[in-house]
Amino acid sequence: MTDTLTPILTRTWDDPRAWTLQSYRDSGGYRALDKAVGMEPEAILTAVKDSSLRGRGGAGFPTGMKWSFMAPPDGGPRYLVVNADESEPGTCKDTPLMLANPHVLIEGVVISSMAIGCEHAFIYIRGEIVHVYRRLLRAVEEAREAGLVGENVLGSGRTVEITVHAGAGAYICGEETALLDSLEGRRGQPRSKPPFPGAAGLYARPTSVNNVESIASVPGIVLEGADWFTGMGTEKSTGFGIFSLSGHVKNPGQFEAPLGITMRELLDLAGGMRDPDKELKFWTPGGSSTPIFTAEHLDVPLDFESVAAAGSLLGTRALQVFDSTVCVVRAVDRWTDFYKHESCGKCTPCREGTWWLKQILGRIEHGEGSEEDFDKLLDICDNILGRSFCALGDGATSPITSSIEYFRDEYLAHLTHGGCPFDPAASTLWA
Ligand code: L3W
Ligand code: SF4
Repeated sequence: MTDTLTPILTRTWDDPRAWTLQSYRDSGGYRALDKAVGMEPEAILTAVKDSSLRGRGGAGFPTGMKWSFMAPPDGGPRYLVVNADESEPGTCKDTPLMLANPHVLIEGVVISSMAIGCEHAFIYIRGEIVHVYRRLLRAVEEAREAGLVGENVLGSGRTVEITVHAGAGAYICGEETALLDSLEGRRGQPRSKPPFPGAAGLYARPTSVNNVESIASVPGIVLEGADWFTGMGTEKSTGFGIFSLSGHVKNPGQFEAPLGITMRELLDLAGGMRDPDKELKFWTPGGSSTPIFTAEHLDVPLDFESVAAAGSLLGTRALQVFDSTVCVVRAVDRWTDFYKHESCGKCTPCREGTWWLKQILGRIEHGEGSEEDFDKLLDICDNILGRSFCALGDGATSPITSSIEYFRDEYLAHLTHGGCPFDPAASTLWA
């Protein structure tokens, strides 16, 4: 099974010095930039478009299309902003990528900036991960000293400055327009779309906001060609991706593989369930904002289309695995607490709704709920879904509605049992 892994972005992660410029260069790093400085911006854009690379931050929007949607140059600044505010529960791919190999991101930023006519790019990183922030600062400095960043990149006459900006730790700042407000020094709250950032983004200028993994995939595409990338994955979900496995698996971590790999194969790569005697009960395909899956979905190809057809979303490929010792109500209650806490408060359905969802789930988990509570939960979800200002509200409803669909009896058991029928001590996750 291990031949299904495609170690590309993760190839050097076992090398403790992989983060240095020297080590990155020794492994072939910055060869794509060497090539890109001799290319017209249009040719870089075409390569990314032809690769059909889809955004790796959750929505899967085609990267080349996003770049080509930017307003045409008018002589004023244009920006690339890398969304490094990884905070989705279960998602842990961009942070280890930046820690182990910051230069592949920096190389991607410089090449992508050249493609879209940006002379000043920003990396907006989650504030809590200070060690990764420092590593990025150091790597940008190293790249600048080597003439890879700044004025006249590799003697090309082109300028690409990079600013690394640490956020203040709000999940909502991973939403692209809230991120832009935060970067401008305001409280991070989503803006109305349209205008999309491509038309009016940072400082109201044309801006492309892209995920870390998307931008880090660009050097490979430029160096090896679009056909190399489309040769992996499926027809509509091309290339590879980093899958983060956590929870009740024997060897949790990041597994880089072609899109379309199944959870059954990934579980095998991760050594199986942590306790082989305990069955997989449920899992998230794309983080907690995506409807949960169960054992019946183990063979769903993990590509955008197949996961959607099976009733969920590929999201950020954050595969959180829960075995039979876990109470689904308790897990959902925990996630809901997160959304309630992280709701930015801008719109009523999410601000008030997540609070009520948390109250009701808590009641059920502690044996104080009634059958009416299910209807209330579903009614509140119905009033949040599609009525919230941004995807956070919608995402908060996903684990609730999907868990009631698959585990209604377990919710009901909390009523008949007068509380949670599970022994928290039996689950290593709650220890
Ligand atoms: C120009 C148009 N641009 C769309 C651009 C838009 C954005 C991208 C995707 O949510 C998902 C969410 C979370 N002209 C355009 C256009 N664009 N139409 O395309 O846009 P959209 O609205 O489909 O999605 P989004 O608001 O970016 C992202 C899911 O990801 N998610 C969350 C992950 C959170 C993190 C984190 O840790 N910070 O990764 C996980 O599943 O639920 O559905 O750039 O401008 N006509
Ligand atoms: Fe804020 Fe939630 Fe409304 Fe998004 S859905 S704008 S996070 S209150």
